[in-house]
Amino acid sequence: MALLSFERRYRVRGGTLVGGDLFDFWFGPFYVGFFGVTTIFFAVVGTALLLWGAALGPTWNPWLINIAPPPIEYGLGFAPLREGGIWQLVTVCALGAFFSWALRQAEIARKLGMGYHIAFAYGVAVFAYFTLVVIRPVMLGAWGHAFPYGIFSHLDWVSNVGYQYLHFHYNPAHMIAVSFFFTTTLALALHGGLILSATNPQKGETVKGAEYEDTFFRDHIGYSIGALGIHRLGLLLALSAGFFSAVCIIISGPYWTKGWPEWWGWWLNLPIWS
Ligand code: UQ2
Repeated sequence: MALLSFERRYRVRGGTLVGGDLFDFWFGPFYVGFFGVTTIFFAVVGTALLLWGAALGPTWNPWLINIAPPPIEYGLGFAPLREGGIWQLVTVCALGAFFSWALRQAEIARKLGMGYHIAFAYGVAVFAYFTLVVIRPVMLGAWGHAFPYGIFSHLDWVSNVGYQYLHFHYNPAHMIAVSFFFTTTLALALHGGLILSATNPQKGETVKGAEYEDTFFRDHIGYSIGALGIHRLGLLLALSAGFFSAVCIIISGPYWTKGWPEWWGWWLNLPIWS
């Protein structure tokens, strides 16, 4: 169906999660909805707070602006605005905007009668952020364990926390996460290469279909995962990368406080070596 006539058919009321008909309309190409309004609200307030924090700070150099969480001494309490309180409010706004965005994806999927896969996938990325700024700091007893908002400052945080565990690459969940990230890029490169090679041919050549795609990989490795399968695999690989990233930072501190190389003692201490 042509896009314009399709849009006229699907742009109808209904399927909203909250607010009934109140925000059930479009602004140009964008669906608004209750959660479109809350997303804009949190994003604008959060950005304004970041700008305010920058104005209080020592620099406007975009690389060096730093909005830090409260010092550890404040524990899980509220901190004065200039001592991490701005970071706390920015975090509330960020989570408000991210949750709103996910619920807006869910509402649009409902209106179209589609699955919730996109909202779920986005939700895993939000979950990874949530573990860093809420779950792990709460488990460690202080908001000061969260990461600061700033380009260089968050890199310094990652470096410092990594060295706190001597060598973060020995973290088993980190290993699994990295493996999933790399496998995701391999799968997407294979998929992008296969689709372009079949459907964007040289001048004079014809567009090839699924038989060609399947046959290429059957000739090559004796197996084709199939057109639906590659997308299932891609989603699984990408979600696993985000999930194990969250696991690898949650276990660092709450469940393991020594260097990660030492964790592998269980392997060195297996009785089979003696
Ligand atoms: C495939 C297929 C696609 C694809 C790709 C494959 C026709 C259009 C890329 C090949 C992928 C395989 C065999 C899985 C590789 C496994 C990992 C872990 C990277 O068969 O079906 O659909 O895009």
